[in-house]
Amino acid sequence: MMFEPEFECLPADAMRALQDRRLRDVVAYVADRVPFYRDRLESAGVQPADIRGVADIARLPITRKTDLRDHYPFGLLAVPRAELRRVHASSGTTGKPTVVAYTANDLDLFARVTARSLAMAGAEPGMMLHNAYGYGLFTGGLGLHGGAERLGMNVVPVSGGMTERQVTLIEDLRPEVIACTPSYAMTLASALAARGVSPEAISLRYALHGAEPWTDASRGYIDAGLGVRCTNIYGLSEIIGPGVSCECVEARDGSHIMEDHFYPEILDPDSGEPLPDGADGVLVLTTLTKEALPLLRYWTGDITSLTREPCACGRTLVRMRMIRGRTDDMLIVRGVNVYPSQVESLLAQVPGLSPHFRLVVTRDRHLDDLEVQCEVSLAWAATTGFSGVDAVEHAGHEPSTALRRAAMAHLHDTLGVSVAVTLLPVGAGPRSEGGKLSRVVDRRGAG
Ligand code: DLL
Repeated sequence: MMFEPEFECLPADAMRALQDRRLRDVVAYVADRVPFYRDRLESAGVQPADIRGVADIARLPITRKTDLRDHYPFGLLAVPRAELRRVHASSGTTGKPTVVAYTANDLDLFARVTARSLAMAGAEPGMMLHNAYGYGLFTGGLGLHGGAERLGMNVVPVSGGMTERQVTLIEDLRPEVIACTPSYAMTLASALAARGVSPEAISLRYALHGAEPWTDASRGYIDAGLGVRCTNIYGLSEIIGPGVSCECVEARDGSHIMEDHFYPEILDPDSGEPLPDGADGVLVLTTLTKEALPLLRYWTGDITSLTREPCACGRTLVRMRMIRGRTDDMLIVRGVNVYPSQVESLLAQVPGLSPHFRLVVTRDRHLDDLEVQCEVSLAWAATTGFSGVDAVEHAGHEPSTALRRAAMAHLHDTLGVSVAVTLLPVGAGPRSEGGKLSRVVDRRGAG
């Protein structure tokens, strides 16, 4: 079903007219209310009246995360504090978090775009959502909660962690839909398998995963492990939270962007020049309807491409491909660019490996080295008797030597650079406890 077909199926010209009007409004709005934007527009030599529509968007200044940081916490707000109804924050790796804020209308928008997303993913009114996204400052938990209630679902606000209890709740309450990070979906799938619960025996049918990069390769594991048809949901706190875009369960071929509210552009990561549909670049988003924290041309850092090909679901909303990575998590290993998501896809093609892996980057003098530590699959360990107790070479255990070599050859063939592979016994790979899982251990600073 569709939550707002009148917007989700707008013909291209009507969508463009709506975006043009909303862009003119938001530019006038920020020029009037946000000193930061008034100055930026002035130094770019742009009058709000110069912007007639999205065709003129490249004249507007880019906004970056550092701008939010420099005006921490509330310097970019367009409304008085008393009009705020909620704040969220995303944890930075260093220093202060990025704080974002919502008016009552912003919260209404948040609920509508997440309700749309849930419906795209297969959810219907009357179904139950097991919401294992973290509740709190993170936008995932409360964001999807609001959308599920708006859609008319029954929400189990379980949040992250306590995996054993989550499995019990899934078995006993019988939810049809689950939302969590893709890495946590794998943790849950392993926990179900360990309990001997078959995916067919549980009630789940649909799953929404996002908040961290994942790949089509993991989709197979999650579909099979949870007995679902899972979809990708994308978003970021600065723009609203989850619900910037979501895949439809019909096609699962790119996430439909809620482009009546968030206008997307793809820019060249180095030159900042606009790129055509189909080309990979940085996703840059302009909020068209937000009140508290409207952002012009926000540089997400996420690498993807757009497609406007017709979709099987009938929605006309432009689609974005799965995020290939962030500009800042790309590794340069001996001069070769490597995204963790590429490694994930390649490992999934090697029979005998599990989806639980981490990348360890070290520096030997001036060169970066990459080691992939990957847990073997339960089935492979059972047939080969691999316990992983031996040292790195698993001396004398021929199947593991062969598996390591196969994995290294496959990575080398595609990445074009040598990568060391270490096999981990079942259970020893990294597992998400509910939140975002960091797969990269960077030891380059360590000396
Ligand atoms: O992660 C919002 C969210 C919550 C999205 C629940 C989906 C589900 P932040 O914590 O601000 O917000 O992190 C935003 O996470 O710029 C991407 O780098 C990454 N990200 C989010 N969704 C995806 C996805 C939430 N589906 C940052 N695929 C973004 C890949 C994603 N990366």
